[in-house]
Amino acid sequence: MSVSRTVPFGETRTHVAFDHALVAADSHVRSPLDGWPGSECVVLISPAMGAGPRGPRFCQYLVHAKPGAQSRPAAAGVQRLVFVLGGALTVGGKPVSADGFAWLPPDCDTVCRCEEEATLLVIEKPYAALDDVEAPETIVGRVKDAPCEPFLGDPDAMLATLLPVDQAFDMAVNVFTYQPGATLPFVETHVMEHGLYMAAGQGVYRLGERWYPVRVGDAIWMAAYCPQWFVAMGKTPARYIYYKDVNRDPL
Ligand code: UGY
Ligand code: MN
Repeated sequence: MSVSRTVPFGETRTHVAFDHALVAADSHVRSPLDGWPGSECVVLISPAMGAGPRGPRFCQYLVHAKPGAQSRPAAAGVQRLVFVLGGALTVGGKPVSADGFAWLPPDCDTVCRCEEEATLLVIEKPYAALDDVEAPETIVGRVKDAPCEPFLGDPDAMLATLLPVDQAFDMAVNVFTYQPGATLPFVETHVMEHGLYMAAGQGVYRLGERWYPVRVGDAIWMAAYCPQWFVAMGKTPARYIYYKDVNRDPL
């Protein structure tokens, strides 16, 4: 499904609130980023959203990479998750194609190189180390090989978990696939924050006290304790990739 930029003159579906944001493709502005020389990037979610202690405490951005583009390491102490939305790249020489991903530990100089045009979703966050626990090594994988289970018993809402369930990780990145009509079973309100990217289909997202029609290409930030709910709509499955902070003491 292609992303339409057609919206009424002077309008956008983008809305930035104190505890959530919807960033629609119609309002994207591309800019260079130090970590991705030669590529055009769109920072979808960052601390600059300005909500303060409620977040965001991470960055989520798109990279539109040209053939031959190469990454530079993330900032000191920052972990990086690269998800391939389209095209292909190599990570430390290993090929990663659409629906593949790589997680890079903090202070790692592994290079992502795009042999062809590619669109990448990147999530970055300072890594919170635990005493006596080693930071994990680089992981390269594919959604289709990740553990995948019905969410709370619903086979129409399948949840794939890309990163190992392990105390050493302070982020989880999951892929949710909903059949049309399937829903999050209740309005979640939790301490974890989310960064989300709609990879396919459409639906309606409840964020706080508002309901937003959402579709492929949309990004959403949900702060800690932002009430959230989703129903998939339309004729094809809806799929989103999302980040959440995990495994660290909230105090
Ligand atoms: O993991 C989660 O909290 C997930 N169920 N939230 C969401 O999809 N908005
Ligand atoms: Mn949630």
